Amino acid sequence: MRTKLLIFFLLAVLQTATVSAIIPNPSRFTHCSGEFVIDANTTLSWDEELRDAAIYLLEYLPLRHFAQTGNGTNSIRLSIDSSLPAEGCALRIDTDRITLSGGSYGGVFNGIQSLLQLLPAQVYAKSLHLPVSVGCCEAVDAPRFDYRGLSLDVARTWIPADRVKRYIDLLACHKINKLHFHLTDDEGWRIELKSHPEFARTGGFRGGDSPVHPRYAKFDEKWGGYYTQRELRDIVEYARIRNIEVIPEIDMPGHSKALGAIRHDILCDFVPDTARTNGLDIRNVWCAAKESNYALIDDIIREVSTIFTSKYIHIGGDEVDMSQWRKCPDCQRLKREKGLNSEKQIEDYFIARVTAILAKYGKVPAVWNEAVDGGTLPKATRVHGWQSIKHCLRAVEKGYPTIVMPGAYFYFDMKQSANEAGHTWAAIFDAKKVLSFDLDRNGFTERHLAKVAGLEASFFSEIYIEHSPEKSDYLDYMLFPRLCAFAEVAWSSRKRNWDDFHSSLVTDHYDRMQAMGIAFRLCTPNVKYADGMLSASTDDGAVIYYTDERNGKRTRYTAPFPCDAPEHFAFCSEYGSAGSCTTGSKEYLRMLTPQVTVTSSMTCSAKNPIENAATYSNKIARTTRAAHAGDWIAYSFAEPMSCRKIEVQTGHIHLRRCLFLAGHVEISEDGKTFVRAAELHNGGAVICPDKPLTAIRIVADGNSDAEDNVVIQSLKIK
Ligand code: TNX
Repeated sequence: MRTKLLIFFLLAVLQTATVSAIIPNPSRFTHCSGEFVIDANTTLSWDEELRDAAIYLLEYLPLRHFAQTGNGTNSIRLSIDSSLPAEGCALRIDTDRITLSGGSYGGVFNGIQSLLQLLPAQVYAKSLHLPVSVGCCEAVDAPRFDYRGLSLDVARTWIPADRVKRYIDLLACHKINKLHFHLTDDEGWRIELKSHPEFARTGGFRGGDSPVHPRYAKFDEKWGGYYTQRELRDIVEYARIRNIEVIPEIDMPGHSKALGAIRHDILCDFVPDTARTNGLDIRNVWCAAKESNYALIDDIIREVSTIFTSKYIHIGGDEVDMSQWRKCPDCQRLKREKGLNSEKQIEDYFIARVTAILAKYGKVPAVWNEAVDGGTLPKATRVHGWQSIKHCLRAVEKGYPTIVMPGAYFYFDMKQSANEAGHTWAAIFDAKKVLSFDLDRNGFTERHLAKVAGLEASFFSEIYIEHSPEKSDYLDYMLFPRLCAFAEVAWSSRKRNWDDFHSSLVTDHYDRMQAMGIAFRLCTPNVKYADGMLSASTDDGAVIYYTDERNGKRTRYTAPFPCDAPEHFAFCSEYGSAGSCTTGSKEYLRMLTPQVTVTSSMTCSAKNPIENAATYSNKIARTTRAAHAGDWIAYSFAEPMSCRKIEVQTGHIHLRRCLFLAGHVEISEDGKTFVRAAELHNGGAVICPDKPLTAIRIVADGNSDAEDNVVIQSLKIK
């Protein structure tokens, strides 16, 4: 009787693990008959060098019995099998045991990730209760590339250590094994140096009394942070346990304004033109001629090499403003003395000097693709090709080991659809495009592929700061599920089909991401208006909501409804912690383009003339100086204009920069008398006029931000 009861009880509490699609998909996966039950008596054992991996597994799987050796029944065994590729793994689930072997620690770690994905999703919430059954199977697997990375920009927007660790965990779950840590840039210095403590203490914060000016959002406060060396070592170790190598980046010789604001002596010796910038020195390039600079770089590299275990240090080399070297008498003298033909060759000289410093500390440089345009750098230099696939091919053809990371596929700071936040310079794309990435179809032959060290996704964080970076939501939204698709393409070269991937995403991975607490992005709902009925649908089972903008009322959508003003209804979908962007029908999204003339108290450059701001396109006008209180921008319509909403914005289209920091908007019905209609917030405002308008004027109530121009955009009229 007791046995019967026990069996009944066991059956009742047994959670059945569905054999689910693993992301990234293993190269060989076979279902076998039967299942293995992991219960309170299951014993975990491991080879000595796998201790950290075993402890990691125990965070997720609450086992209580351990053995040093053993391969008995009801066991899980982790072992090294040197006949497998280094990061390869063989996972076998039999009815009486699980054996998991890998070619190295990393291989076993990858196998652990496959095993976790075969368990119910709550394993990721660390709330799995035993017993749990898992279907018998065999997965034999190895990655295509040794380098499967994410680059994270913590310079533009500060991300504290505990949140970096969270992303390390999320990368690990997707078998991504490199974190390229973008630690310095024009807007911040995030790494503590014992030899120069002021770099981080001052350069880690911008705004307020900091010499580092706020460039994007949070203009009114001193904001930021930095990692202590202890925190960085902890991150490196945390990542190592999760099979992730952390590669630090100190971006030089350009992108160094934050450091230049603290140490003016690193910059070139010419008098900066601060008249156009409300006093700000916008030099951001290390002077290549000063010997003292190489001594300072030696200090930096010496310390950075002791913190990070990676053989590589990324030293930047992107977007160097060569005009600063052109204006610098010392750099010009250097050019003559060393027989350099161009400013580009000054960059080669600079990077060669830094490479020699790295060598002194046993490190090898990684650089952005511009740095190898000249092709003179040592061939061990690892190149990150970011501008386009062509730039990656060029680096490969010059013989450099190359990390392929074209912005148009892998820059997850790009918008995912037209009406969302993000950059657009490379492309607008979602996970589907990431999954379609195929080196073979982009001109990479076998010979080229031999030089491809791997793939990297990236997130640059200029726009992040506008989205409450104190929470992870925006970063999660930009990374997932694009990063899941990236994990696939970096893992194997199999031919893929979006529908299959999407279905395993929706049926299995949504719940895993949910359990991991990720605020991932859902597909945009499809909204239609026809025959007086407004309807919406999604293909991922998420719940749809709609809001009537006239009263702010939010309602759960269940069925098409009759409606005579579809232009007021905004839709979005939700699935636990995940959400879609806000969208609507054609009518809701429709923009008006009434004929308008734009004028300003400031003159605009010939390259970006004021007429651009009247085109209702992404063309911008750019003034030739910063703004002061009283400066204005006026939009006059050819005819009185009726609309429901006008979005007024100064500054870059996708980035709050080059804007009126304080100001207001005035509107006029007759073009003569103006009334104050709104205050600017982050350089913009929304007005909902109840009468036809003839003109709109934006007036600055103070200086613009510390840039040498103001960007004027077209109005957005709905
Ligand atoms: C280009 S990636 C940059 C970054 C920006 C990024 C924005 C690279 C080498 N340079 O400085 O943050 O675009 O997408």
